[in-house]
Amino acid sequence: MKAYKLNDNVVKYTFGNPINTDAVVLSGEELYKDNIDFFNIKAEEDLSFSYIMNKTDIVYGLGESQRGMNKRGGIYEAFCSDDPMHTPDKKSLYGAHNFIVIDGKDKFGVFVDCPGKAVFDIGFSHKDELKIKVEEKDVNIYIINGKSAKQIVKEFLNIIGETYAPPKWAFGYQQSRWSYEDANAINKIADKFIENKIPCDAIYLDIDYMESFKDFTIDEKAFPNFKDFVQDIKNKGFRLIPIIDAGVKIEKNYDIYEEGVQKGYFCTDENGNNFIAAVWPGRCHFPDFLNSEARRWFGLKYKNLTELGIEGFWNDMNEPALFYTNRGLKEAIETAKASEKENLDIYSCFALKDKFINMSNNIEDYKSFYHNINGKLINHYKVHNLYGYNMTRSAAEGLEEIENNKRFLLFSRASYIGMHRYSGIWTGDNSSWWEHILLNIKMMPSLNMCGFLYIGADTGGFSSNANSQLVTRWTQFSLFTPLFRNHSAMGTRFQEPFSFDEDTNGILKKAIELRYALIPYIYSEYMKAVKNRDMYFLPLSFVYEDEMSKRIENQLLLGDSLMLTPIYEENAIGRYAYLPEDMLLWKVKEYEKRKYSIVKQGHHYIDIGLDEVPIFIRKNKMLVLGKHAQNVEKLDNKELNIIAFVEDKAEYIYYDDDGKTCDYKNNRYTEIFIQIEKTEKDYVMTVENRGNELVKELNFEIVDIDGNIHRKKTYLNG
Ligand code: MIG
Repeated sequence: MKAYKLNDNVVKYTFGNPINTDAVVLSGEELYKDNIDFFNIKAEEDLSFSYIMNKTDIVYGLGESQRGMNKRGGIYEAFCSDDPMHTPDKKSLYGAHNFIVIDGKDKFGVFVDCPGKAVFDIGFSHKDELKIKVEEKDVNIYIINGKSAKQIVKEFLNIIGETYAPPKWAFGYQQSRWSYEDANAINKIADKFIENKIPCDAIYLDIDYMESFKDFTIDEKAFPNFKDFVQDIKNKGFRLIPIIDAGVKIEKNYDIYEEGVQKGYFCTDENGNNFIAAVWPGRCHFPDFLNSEARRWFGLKYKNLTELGIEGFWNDMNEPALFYTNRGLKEAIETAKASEKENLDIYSCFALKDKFINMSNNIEDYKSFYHNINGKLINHYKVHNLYGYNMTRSAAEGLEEIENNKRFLLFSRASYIGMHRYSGIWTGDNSSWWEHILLNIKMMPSLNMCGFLYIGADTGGFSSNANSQLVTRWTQFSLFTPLFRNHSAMGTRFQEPFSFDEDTNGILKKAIELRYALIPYIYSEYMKAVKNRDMYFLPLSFVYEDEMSKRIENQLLLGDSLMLTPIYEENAIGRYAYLPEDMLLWKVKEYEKRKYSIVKQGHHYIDIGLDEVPIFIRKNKMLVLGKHAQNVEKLDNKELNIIAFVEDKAEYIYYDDDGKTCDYKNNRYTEIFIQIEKTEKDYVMTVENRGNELVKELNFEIVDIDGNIHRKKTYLNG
């Protein structure tokens, strides 16, 4: 083992000869001391790291995974998996996010940079033992020190590089469904949003738009004159976001297939033949995204669609999901044939069923194909977790080459740490279950800890049927998530805002309008988090140091000013909330009508009607609120409302930029610094404009500690 010091707080320990995953962007100088103080390390069949936790130690992290924000009590496997049943016992979901923070007697972070399988047993096998196991002994382990969990996360975000920022329109509401089968169906959806005056920025194209599920093709029958269609929809105010799948259909004269074969850009089997597995289109080859040439080749294919006016994509099935291989199919059929004349008992009957179930995403298949990494053949199983990451990197790098400096919307299903520099993620095939709203809430800060900021779940749930109340409550949470998309599976009940009754339509419309009015704050907080390597959603314990705050997992802090207390239970018309300090509560029915109340530090039952969104503004903090419009580009935020809860002094930096280019990376953005200070009888505001030419008026609504509202106005830009 060798140790390298990256900076004062981070040491990298290298075991064997690991593959470079490009997760971490810093390198460091070699150290003499090379033992990891915290762990008992064993190299047997696999490499394991164990640590004894104190009773009250908390373990944060693991991004997209099951269970709580505190991961203690669970066992988790980092192995990107297409498993659509997100039950609490599932060890893996679509992403592999191997970063944890131990917050207890010792405080430290661990990033296990391992592209193969890693197991995190966090007090499952033994309640006090944390044990990390990696099968591949070639691995980098990063140990991150810091004074608090929050600081450790920040150190980590520092070494993995700046997170992706989508265009500003991607902060609007987005409507999706698998089964919008043709141009007509999409037009109807667009028209409904317009008719109902519900703001919306994007409509999704699921696999229905492709010709026999072939990447970068368009079904001309269902979508004639695609280029004009894209423009027509844009004229109506929406962008279309097509899906791209990982598998490439084997079909003569299909150019992507032909080129991939000819250039040797597909993954191969042990004999050097292109690996075959079936997905949507039937049998496919799989682009070798770990090969830099193949990556560039595939990434530039996105041009086929950008040329038609497309400005955003979602990459799916890139764990990669495998429906079956010839091997698996043959085995299943043979077992079935042999079973035909048997008298199957419970065991043999289940074994037969399992043969078919295990045809998909089978480990044996993952072990049977290879990547070409810099001329070396590497077994897929060893680098499994890098596949989706590199598919999406391929897209991002391609898009950058296609249109340099333009921000595209891009997110992926499978991911690995490091992919956050290229795109966002959505959390995959959840269900229309109340439990999944809570899972969504808890997952958000964990994902932020791993670098992913542009994130969101399928609002309303993907599988199974949603009722109006579930979609309402879920929307009332999702309106705070950077990716705010309602998506559902083919065959399930429709769940667009107007698919239910009038009442629900009205409530959802108001909730979506609130989202648009919040965009000045949401965008400002998002972009500051990008630039400052901060989180957007935080657990209460990252800001408040009291013991109770450590236990709260069903409330979140959003940026600098807000606390959220979402409802995630059926028929609830309120909930318990814990306030670590006095806060201002605004229950939003319609954002134009504002009434506030002060809620004191402590535990409370808060009534929250089905048509209300609770927003808590923290003490000595402020919220920037604009107005809604039919879509983000129509927002007119000349006048902004500043809602502040001020005991003595509050400060805020309001960030904005062009929302279209990557110029913010070269410090081309604007800020308005706002300070509100209480004097003996009044409030004094200081406003310092650092380049913002759009905002003309700030309307202050300052609520004092007794609940009195002080209204004031400040003019900017003449
Ligand atoms: O096997 O494209 O997670 O969002 O609608 C299902 C169809 C394939 C899975 C994605 C989902 C998408 C669906 N896809």
